[in-house]
Amino acid sequence: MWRFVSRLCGVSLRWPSRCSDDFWGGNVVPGAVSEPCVSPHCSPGARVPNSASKHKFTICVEGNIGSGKSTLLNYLAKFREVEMVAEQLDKWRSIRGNNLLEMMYRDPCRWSYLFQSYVQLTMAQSHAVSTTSPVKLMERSIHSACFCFVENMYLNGKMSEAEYSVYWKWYKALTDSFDCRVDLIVYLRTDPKLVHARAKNRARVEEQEIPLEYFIDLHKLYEEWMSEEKFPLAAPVIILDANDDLSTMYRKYNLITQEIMDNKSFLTSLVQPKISY
Ligand code: TTP
Ligand code: MG
Repeated sequence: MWRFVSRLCGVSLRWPSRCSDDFWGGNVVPGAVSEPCVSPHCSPGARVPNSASKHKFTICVEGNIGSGKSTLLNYLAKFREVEMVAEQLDKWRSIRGNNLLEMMYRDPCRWSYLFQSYVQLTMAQSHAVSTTSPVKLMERSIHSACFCFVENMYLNGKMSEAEYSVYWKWYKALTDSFDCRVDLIVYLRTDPKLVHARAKNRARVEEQEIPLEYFIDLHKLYEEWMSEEKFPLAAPVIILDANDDLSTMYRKYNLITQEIMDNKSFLTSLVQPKISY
């Protein structure tokens, strides 16, 4: 079945080559007694928090600015089994009358660190929010904010060495303290030129002046994370070519949805290839 879907949509799937536990040193809630990790991708002896029973299967939709994440999220959120935790964009645009998103784009050297600290806090809160449905759905994650956006700002000199170091200290502390585990990533892969044009055409004033280079840099970092594992992959990744028009994208969403919703058999069949392709 998976191959069938892959042929139709240009979809591919990657498993992380190493357990994220190796990197994060265990994502353990303070005070919690941990249990052996049963994931086939965990190194022997890896631990997970014993709050595992509260943990809901978490899907994060990732991709460049304007790649269509919200569209896919709204589509998936219609399913009974799914509960969406919306991205906190409104908070980033309005904190006591300050629009941090606008400030960051207007003067990135001055405001990137402040903006990203707030993004990171709201992301940690979204990861931690408890949901009742079997599947929890998020737009991006605390991980992509760090590995793509902050990395980009640091590499481009918009964030200083000192700010980057402190940011990473907070990233480690937050991911150690909150359950930021992700079970599946859907990566919307797009051409940076296309998403640059989409951003220009939509009415989000803060993004009107973002140069094409910014989209190219973010795309490169996403690719380095998703395909080359420059940073550890938190979960298996479904890579979906998202360059098509909306009606074609809806057909693709429809094709992959059952695979995602039926995740248990889908994931098991990939780990133990009992289905011969
Ligand atoms: P996006 O997550 O890119 O949301 P979007 O609505 O643009 O994406 P899509 O069209 O695919 O639904 O983030 C909104 C804005 O916030 C965007 O301008 C990028 C910016 N941003 C950062 O600068 N740093 C971050 O860490 C994150 C998560 C977003
Ligand atoms: Mg969005």
